[in-house]
Parts: sequence; structure tokens; C-alpha cells
Amino acid sequence: MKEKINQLIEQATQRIKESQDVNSINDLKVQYLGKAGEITALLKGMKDVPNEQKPEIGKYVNKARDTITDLIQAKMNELQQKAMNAKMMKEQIDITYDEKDATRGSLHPCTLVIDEVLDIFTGMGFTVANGPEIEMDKFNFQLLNIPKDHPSRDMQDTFYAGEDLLLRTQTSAVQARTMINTKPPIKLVCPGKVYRPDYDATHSPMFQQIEGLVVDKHVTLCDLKGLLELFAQKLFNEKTKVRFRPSYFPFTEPSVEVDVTCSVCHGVGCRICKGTGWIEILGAGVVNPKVLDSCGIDSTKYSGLAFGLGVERIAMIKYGIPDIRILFENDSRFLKSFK
Ligand code: FA5
Repeated sequence: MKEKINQLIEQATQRIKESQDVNSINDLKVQYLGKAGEITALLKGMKDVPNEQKPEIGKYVNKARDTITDLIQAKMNELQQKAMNAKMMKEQIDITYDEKDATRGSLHPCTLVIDEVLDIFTGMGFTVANGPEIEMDKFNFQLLNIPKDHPSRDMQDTFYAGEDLLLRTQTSAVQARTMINTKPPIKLVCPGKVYRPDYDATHSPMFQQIEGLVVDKHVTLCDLKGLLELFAQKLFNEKTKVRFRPSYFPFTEPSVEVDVTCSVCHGVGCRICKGTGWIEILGAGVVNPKVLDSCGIDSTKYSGLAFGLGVERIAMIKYGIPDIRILFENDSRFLKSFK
């Protein structure tokens, strides 16, 4: 019996010594000391040992159990410490590192504008909607009262991706998508990228718009005026005045273009506003009843207002950026100035 116990201790000592990780040491613990473990079996077998040998063998078995328990515990401590050291080495922080040398990113001016505009409108109870950039002709044009071959399609030259597929030219496509799927009241803003074959100092082939749509009972041009005045004052400053000029969009009637007093010269006239004191920020209008009807909303019961602003243009006005292309060049010196 003693011989057997000695062999067991020897074997366990060797295996514990060779263990490389916490899992294998746990396995050994189960193998020797667990309910069905080898030491436990020896303890259980004590009942078969002749009475006169019991004290001596019992001591021997207990000693074996204590030896193996101590070895396992010591090895476990060692492996845990090793794992902790490795983790600390991996995650160590250089406290001598000078933060001034770190290059910290900043939000792009267009992202700043989008965040600010969405903040203003969500604060007024609008929800934020999204739609696909590759859009069906139906949503971008047809449901917005712009049938195929309609001359107003020329107002927004288009990148086509197939017979009925295109890169959306306006976030107004989300209006149509929403109205066809949602019952009024509707009150949403929709930010997103739009595409047109344009390229000069104030036009880019990809730019971003934010669309706004309200559909409910008794919505009027007065609501649109009040809403956009409040918006402009929040976005620029409290003294900002808003001017509505008659315009034309097939999906709104009446349609307007909205100017604000120049935030640089406050209406006096400067380089940014080309001496006029006013800067155009968006297109808007009362939703054309034809659009409501074709989207399944009864225009005798409901009316709506809609607007669409160009994010890059707002960023240009707000931050005095003379050429839209600067916004896409990703020159880090320019971007850093928005920290
Ligand atoms: C529209 O796109 C209409 N969907 C807006 C609208 C919505 C009217 C709802 C009525 C009701 P417009 O083509 O004018 O309108 O474009 C809106 C804004 O996008 C412009 O005021 C301008 O700020 C910006 N924009 C237009 N084309 C470009 C371009 N190529 N690059 C940068 N910004 C542009």
C-alpha cells in the first residue's frame, strides 16, 4: 500500500511540475483530489485496511493528500502570477508618454453640421429616417410628381445604374418611401449622400442633404416659415433673418428657396455673400397634393411641408469655406482647424 502511495505522489509531483497552464492544473486537481479522484479513492479504501495497520496507513494517505494539495496550490499560484505578469506586460501604459505628441482626430465639418442640424430637429420632435443611396426611379422621381421624360428631370442630372435604378439625386426620395409606408402624422428628418454630375467651386458630384418632412392635418406655409426661421436662428444665431423666394419644385406647391442673412457680415454685404447680404441655404415648400395622393395619403384630409438643405453649403457658410472641394481633399491641416 505504502509503495502504491509513494508511486502516486511521485507521478503527481512530476505531472504538476510539467503543467504549463491553469487549465491543466485544474484537470490534475480533479484527477487526484476530486470526488472520483485517486487520493479520494485511497481514503475510501481505508475501510478495507486491517485495523492494526489503519493508523499508520491512514497517516500516510493523509500526508499524500496534503502533499499533492500543497503542490497543486503552489503551482496554481505560480501559473496565475505568470498569466497576470504577461497580461500586465501586454497592457502596460507608458506614463512618460507625452500626450502633446499624439495626433488626435477631429470631426469633419460636414459631420459637425449634420450633428447640429439633427440635434435641432430632434429637439423639436422630429425622428431621423434613412433610405438607400442606390434608389428606384419610382421613389426618386415618379412618386414625387416627376414622371419619365418630364423636363424637370433636367434640374437634377442623374447617374443611372440601370433602367429603373439610379444613385439618388435628392433625399426627397425618402419622403416618398416613408409616405407610402406610414400613416400621418409624419415628422422626420433624413440625412444622407446624394449624387449629381456637377463639379465646380460650389457643386460636388457627391454631396449630402438633410430632408425634412411634416405631414398632418392643417399644415401650412406659415408652419414652414416659422419652423425654418427658428431652425436658422438656432443654427446660426438669434439675429439671423430668413427670406423666402418663390421657386419651383415639382413635388411642392407653392415652392420656395430660403435665404438667411449672411452670418459673416450680418446682412451688410461681404465676399462670402457676394455683396448681397443673403445666402441661400435650402429648397422647401408645401407638399404637392398630387404627391400625397400618389403615396396613398388623402390630400383632402392631410397637408404637408418639406425642405431639403445641402450640408456642404451650410458648412461653407458656417465656417467661411470658399470652395466646396476643400471639404473632400482631406488635407489634415484643414481638418485640424475643426478640433
Ligand atoms: C432639392 O434637392 C430638393 N429635393 C429640396 C427640396 C426638398 C425642395 C423638399 C422642396 C421640398 P436642390 O436641387 O435645390 O433641391 O438642392 C437642395 C440643396 O442642395 C441646395 O440648396 C444646395 O445647398 C445643395 N446642392 C445642390 N446641388 C449641389 C451640389 N452639386 N453640390 C453641393 N450641394 C448641392
